[in-house]
Amino acid sequence: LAGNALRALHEEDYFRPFETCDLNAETLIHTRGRQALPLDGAWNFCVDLLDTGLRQRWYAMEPASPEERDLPWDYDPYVGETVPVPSCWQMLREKWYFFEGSVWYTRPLDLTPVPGRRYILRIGAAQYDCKLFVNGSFVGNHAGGSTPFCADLTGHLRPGRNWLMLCVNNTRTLDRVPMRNSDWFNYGGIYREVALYDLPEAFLRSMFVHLVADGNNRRIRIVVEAEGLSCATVEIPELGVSGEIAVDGGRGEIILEAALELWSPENPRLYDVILRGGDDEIRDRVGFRTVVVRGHEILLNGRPVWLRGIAVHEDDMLTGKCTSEEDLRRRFLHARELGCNFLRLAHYPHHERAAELADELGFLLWEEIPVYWAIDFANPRTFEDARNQLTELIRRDRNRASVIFWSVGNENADTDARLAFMTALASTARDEDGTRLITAACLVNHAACRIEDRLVDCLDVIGINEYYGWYENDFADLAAIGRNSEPGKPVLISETGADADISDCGPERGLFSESYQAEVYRRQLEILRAIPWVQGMSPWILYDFRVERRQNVFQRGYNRKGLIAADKATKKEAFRVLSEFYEEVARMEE
Ligand code: GCB
Repeated sequence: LAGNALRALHEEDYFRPFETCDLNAETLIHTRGRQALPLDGAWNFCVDLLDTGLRQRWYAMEPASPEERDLPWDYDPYVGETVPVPSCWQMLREKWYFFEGSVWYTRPLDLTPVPGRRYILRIGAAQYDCKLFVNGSFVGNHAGGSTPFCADLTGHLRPGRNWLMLCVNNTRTLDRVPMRNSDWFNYGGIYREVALYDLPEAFLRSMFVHLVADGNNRRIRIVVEAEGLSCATVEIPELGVSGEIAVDGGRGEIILEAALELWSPENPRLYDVILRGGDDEIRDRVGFRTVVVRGHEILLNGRPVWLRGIAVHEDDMLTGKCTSEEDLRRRFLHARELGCNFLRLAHYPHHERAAELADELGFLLWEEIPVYWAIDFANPRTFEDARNQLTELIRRDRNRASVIFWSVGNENADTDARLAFMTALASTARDEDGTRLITAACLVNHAACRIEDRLVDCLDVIGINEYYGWYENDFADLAAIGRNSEPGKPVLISETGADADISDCGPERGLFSESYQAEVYRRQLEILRAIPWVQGMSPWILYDFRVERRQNVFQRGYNRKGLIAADKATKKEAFRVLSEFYEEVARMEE
């Protein structure tokens, strides 16, 4: 039998060959402005909770009708059930809801490769580990559930019908990022778009475009990476500037000078940037602004800005983590209604369209990777995974003016291993992108009532999650934190809030009631507004969101700290409390 014939000596031997992590930040290419062949739609699908597919080598099975088969495979990738890509598979069948493990996706790709062209597959995101097979052979694997990755299929394709197979595993393990325990639902599958890009042999890999923060607001730096090219030209037509960039060892850069209009939330001005090299061309739509800190202030284009924010998860009652243009636009509309100029995209990289829309609509963003709670800080593989997720996020979004923060972690105990791990992540972020501020949600010593975290030394801005009125009782302690801490840097209240169940099951008063949540907001705002180093906030959270670990009578599988219920329509009283405060802050800034 197939299983016997293929039995390995050690269980691990079935999987180790596929854990190469070679689809990573180094293989990512810039795709904006390129023609794509979309590969979304129906894919053949199978849930494989015991990883039978890797043991029986389903990927090596030739397409054939069931009658032609001579081995009793436990799954046939070529016939049977389909699911749409992108989607979160647990949302598609009730019986799958709480499953986690491997699933297989298969689809044909009909194409005749042209000699001298490169065929690059891009997967927007697959939660968490994705092993890619083409025509029966292993191409590579990617770790990390929320960032895009690319695979060069050129040598694997044959004329006519090809088969793509992906084994996507969302098992939570202690060494992943995040690890086993987190406060959001563990959705699985290919939940962002998949597309194939047809490139010339010599091509443009990436461009990084930003305004130089020298106070003049005229100098634009463009850094280019290319393969097989010795020069490229860049043009910003609306500014009437262009230049030729010498590419040496795959890299080149140029400074262009122009009288430009700055990007800001009030005036989200964007410019087309076009890069050409050989037969290749890429584009982006970029805003120019600077962001720096001065004492406890955050300066946007040289002027202090107070961040009127809200945190948001990528979560939907019906589609899970799979998002849409409509969903994203509704999110920004609600944020606008609330009076926000800022969003914290928690706790992992959201869909790339979120930052594009923030650029267009004029919002500032905090983006982060899921270095969340007690991940395996002493494990070098875990570090490499986190470092790669951070690098992929930065390379994906570094041309977005809206993004002002890279956050390297959330509420992690202050151990030596964590300090080394996160300090190294902060310097990775600075090496990749020296133009943005580095932050993290740091720790408060609740007994001593002060901010106390060794990590703050390597951050530009300190995030603090505090839940006075909810997990901590005494509001007087929050005021004491204000008096006792001398952070010497800007501080953001990166989370605060309280649950409120506004369904018919919800209580009238006390914990979990709408009125209690509103009262927590009133008390919080009264104290926070008086602390000089608090330079903004992103309360927890815009919408109620799904999570397995919360099952009391009011939660029923949801975190209910939303200012709006999970239907993304019904506002709670606290929404109004916060919007009135933000209105006042905005008026004072005018
Ligand atoms: C936190 C976490 C966030 C949780 C939140 C809560 O501090 O950062 O992920 O969802 O508290 O509701 O407990």
